[in-house]
Amino acid sequence: MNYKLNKLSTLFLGSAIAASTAFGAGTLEKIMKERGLTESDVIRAAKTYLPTGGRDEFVIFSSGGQSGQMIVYGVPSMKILKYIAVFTPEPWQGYGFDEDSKAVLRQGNIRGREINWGDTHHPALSEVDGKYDGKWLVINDKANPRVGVIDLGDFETKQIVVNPILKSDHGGAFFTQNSEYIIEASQYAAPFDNNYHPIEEYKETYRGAITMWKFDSKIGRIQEDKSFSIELPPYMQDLSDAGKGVSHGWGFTNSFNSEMYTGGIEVGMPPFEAGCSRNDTDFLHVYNWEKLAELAKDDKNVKVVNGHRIVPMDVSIANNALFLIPEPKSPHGVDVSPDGEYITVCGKLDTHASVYKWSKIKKLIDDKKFVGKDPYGIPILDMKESLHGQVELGLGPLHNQYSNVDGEIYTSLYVDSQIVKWNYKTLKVLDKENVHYNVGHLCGMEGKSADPQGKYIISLNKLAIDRFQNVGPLHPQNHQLIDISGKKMDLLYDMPIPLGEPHQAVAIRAEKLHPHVRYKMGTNTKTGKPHKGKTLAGQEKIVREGNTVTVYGTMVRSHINPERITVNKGDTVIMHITNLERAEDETHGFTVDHFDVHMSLEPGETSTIKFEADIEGVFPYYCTEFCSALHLEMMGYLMVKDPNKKYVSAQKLKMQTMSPEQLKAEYDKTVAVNAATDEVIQSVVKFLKENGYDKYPVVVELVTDALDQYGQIKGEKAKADAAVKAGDMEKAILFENMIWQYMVKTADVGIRAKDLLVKKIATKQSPAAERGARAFDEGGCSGCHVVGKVSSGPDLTGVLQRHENAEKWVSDFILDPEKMFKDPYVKGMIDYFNLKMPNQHMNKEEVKDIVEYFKWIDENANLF
Ligand code: K7E
Ligand code: CUA
Repeated sequence: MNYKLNKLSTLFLGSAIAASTAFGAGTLEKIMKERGLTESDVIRAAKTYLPTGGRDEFVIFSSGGQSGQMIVYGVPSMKILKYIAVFTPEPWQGYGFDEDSKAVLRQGNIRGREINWGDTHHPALSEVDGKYDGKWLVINDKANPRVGVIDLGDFETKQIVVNPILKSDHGGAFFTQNSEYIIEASQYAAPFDNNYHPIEEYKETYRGAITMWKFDSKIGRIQEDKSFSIELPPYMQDLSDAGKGVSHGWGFTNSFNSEMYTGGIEVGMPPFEAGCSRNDTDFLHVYNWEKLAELAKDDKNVKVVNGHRIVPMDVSIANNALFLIPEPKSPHGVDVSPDGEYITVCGKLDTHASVYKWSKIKKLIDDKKFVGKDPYGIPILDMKESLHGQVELGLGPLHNQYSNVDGEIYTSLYVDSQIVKWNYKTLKVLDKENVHYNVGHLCGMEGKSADPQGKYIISLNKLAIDRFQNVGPLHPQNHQLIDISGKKMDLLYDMPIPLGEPHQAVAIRAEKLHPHVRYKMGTNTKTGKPHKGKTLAGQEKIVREGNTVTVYGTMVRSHINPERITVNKGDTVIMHITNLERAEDETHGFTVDHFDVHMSLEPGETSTIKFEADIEGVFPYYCTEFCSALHLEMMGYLMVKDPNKKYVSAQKLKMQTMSPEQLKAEYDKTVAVNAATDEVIQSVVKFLKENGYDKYPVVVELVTDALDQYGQIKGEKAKADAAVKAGDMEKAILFENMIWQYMVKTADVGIRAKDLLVKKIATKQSPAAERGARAFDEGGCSGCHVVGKVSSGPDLTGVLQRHENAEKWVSDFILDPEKMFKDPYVKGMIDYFNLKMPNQHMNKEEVKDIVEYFKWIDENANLF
C-alpha cells in the first residue's frame, strides 16, 4: 500500500485501526478511483463531513435575498437547517396563513398596503460588548425599507418595523456594540414625506438618512417611539457599520453619489451610472450617534415627519456630531476592525482598500481641523490625514471580514472573483484564492464581531455559471466554504443556494444558541403570551354569535377535537387550535381545504385561522404533519350549508348494516386485541420501572406523555361498557377501537422512552465494539438480525454462548458462511428461516470488532 493512502486511512479510521489498514485503505482507494477523487478531495470531504446525528461548530444566518426569508445552515457541513420566514408568506410554518403570523407580517404594510416580499440584504446578531450573545437576529429589506426581528429562542419573526421616512434602505441592519441601537441607512435618496417633489429639486428636497432604531434587548423588540433618524445629504448612502471598542458611540456610512447626479437617459442625459461616478471620491459619513441620541430627545432639536423624529443636518453640524471624509470613488462596504480602531472601505471602481484610523479621525475632529465643507455645511476631514494607508488588492474589492489573527482581514474581489487575505496593520497582501464566481459579501465565523473565531470564511458568490447541474437559465447562488486555518486558503465546499440572492450572512458558535423545544401550553408564539384561544383537553367548544362561528379546538395524536363543524354559507369561521403535545418534535399542521389557511402548531402552541365560509359544500380539515402512525386519520369535516336551500334526505338509500352476531364477534375480537396490546405496554412499563427511568428527565418527559395517553383509556372503557349495557354494540366497538388508538400512542412513545433509557444505562461501548456496531449496521447484518428479537434471522443476543469455541465459530461463519451450510445447527437455521446467511465480505478486522459488539450486547442482554 502506498504511503499517501495509508495516511488517508489513518485520517479516516482513527489511529486505533491504522496499524492494520488492509481494509480501510483498500476500500477508500477503490472509492477514490471509481469516483475520480484526489487525495485533496478526500481530505476536504473529511474536513466538512458530519456523520449522522453530528452537530456543526457554527450556525450561519444568511439573508435569503429576494425570497424575503433567511436561510440557516451549519458550518463546516453546509447542511441547510431551516428557512426563517420574515417578509414573505411561508406556508409550511403557516406564516401569513394563520392570524397570529399575519399580524406580524402585516406590521410590514406600507401606507396601508400589503407588501408580500422583501429584498433582504444584511442580517445582524445582537451583541454584548461587541460579541454575539445568541439572542436576537435582525435583517433589513432594501426594497421596502423595513427591519425584521427574529427571536433565536424559536427562530421565528416577532416584529417588522417600517421606516416611516425612507423609500429604500441598504446600510442596515447593524447592531451597536451593546445592542443599544440598530443602524439602518437609506439607499436611494428621496423626500422624507410621502408627497411628490420634482427631480429638479433633488438637492433641496431629496435626502438620505440614518435611522437609529432603539432596541430593547431584554424583550427583543425595536421601540419605534424611542428611535430617531439623522438627516443626510442625498449622496446615496450605501453601507454602514457601528463603531466598537475605542470608536463605540460612533457610526460609519459610506455613499456613492456625492455628485448628486440624477440621470435622465430618456431626455438625452448620460445614464445615472456615468454621472454618479464622475468624482474621484465620495464621502464616508462619520457620526456620533450617542450624542445625537441625547439631542434627539429634545423637541427643539428635531423635526417630525410621519410621526418620526429627525435630527436635521444643521443641528448635527452645530453639535459636532456629523463629519465627512473623502473615500475612493463608488465605495461599497465599510467595516470596523474588532478593536474599533481601523475602518476599512473598499471601492468597486478602485483597486485599493483604504484603511482609516479612528485615532487620527478623532484627533482631526477634536482639533476641528477641517479641509472644507460640503454644500450642506458638513465639515470635511482630510482624507490623507485620516488614512492609515491604502493597499492595492485587485479588481472590484467589496466586503471585509476579520479572523482571530491580529491584523488579518479577508476581502472579496467581485471582478477578479477572488478572496484576498491581507493585513490591515502592515498593509501587506498575504494570499489569494479563486472563487466561483463574482463574490459579494464574505462570512467569517463571528467575523464582524469583537471576537472573530477564524477557521473558515464563506464566499457568497453572485454567479455559479458552471458549478452545478444545469437547472435552467436561473442558476442557484454559490456559497463556498474556505478553510483559513493554514497559511494558504483552501476551498473546501460548494453549496448551491436555491432561494434568492443572499447578500450577507453572519455566523455564530453553535453553543451560543439555546432554542427551546416546546412552548408553555396555549402560547401565542408571536407575542410569547397566553393565546386568547387557548383550549385545554375537555374545554373544546363551538360558539355561535350571529354570523360568526368560533371554534375552540385541540390537536393531539391522533385526533382533532371537534371533528365536525356545521356552519351556514356566509358565516365567518374563526378556529383557535391548541396543540396539546409536550413531546419534542410533535408538531401538528392544520388546514381547512379550499380556504387558503394553514397553521403549524408546535408543541404547546395555540394559533388561529379565520375565513369566510362563502361557498357551500363539504370541506375536510386535517393535520398536515405526518405526526404519528395514525396521522392520516387526524381529520374532521367542515360542512357549509346554504340556509336558503332545502336538502333532500338520502336516508332511504342507507347502507345495510351488520347483524347482531357479527357485531358481537367483532366486539370480542377488538377486546382481545386490546388485551394483547396492553400486555406489550405493561412489559415496557415493567422494563422502565426496573431500570430506574425516573432518574433521567428526558425519559421522564416521554413517559409522562405516554401515561397521558394511557390515562385516557379508563374513560373510553367506561363508555364502551355503557354502550354494551345499552345494547349498542356498534358504539361499543368504536370506543374499544379508541382504546386501541390510545394504546398504540402509548406504546409509540413508551418504546421511544425505552430505547432512550437503554442508551442511558447500557455499558459504554469499547472503540472496537463501536466499530463493530457500525460494521454490523453498514455491512448489512441488521437487514436480517434485530438485536433482542427473532426477525428474518435469529436473535444474536447470547450468540457467543450458543457454540463451543464460539468466538471462532461466529467469526468463521461471518467470513465464509457457505463453508458451514452443512453444519447441522446451521442447516436447522436455514430450514427454519428459509434463508441462507449471505457472505457480506467482511474482513478479519471487522469480524473481530463485530465479536466485540456481540460481547457488548451480551453484557447488556437484559436491556434488549
Ligand atoms: Cu454588497 Cu446589499 Cu451588502 Cu449585496 S450588498 S453584495
Ligand atoms: Cu397530527 Cu398529523
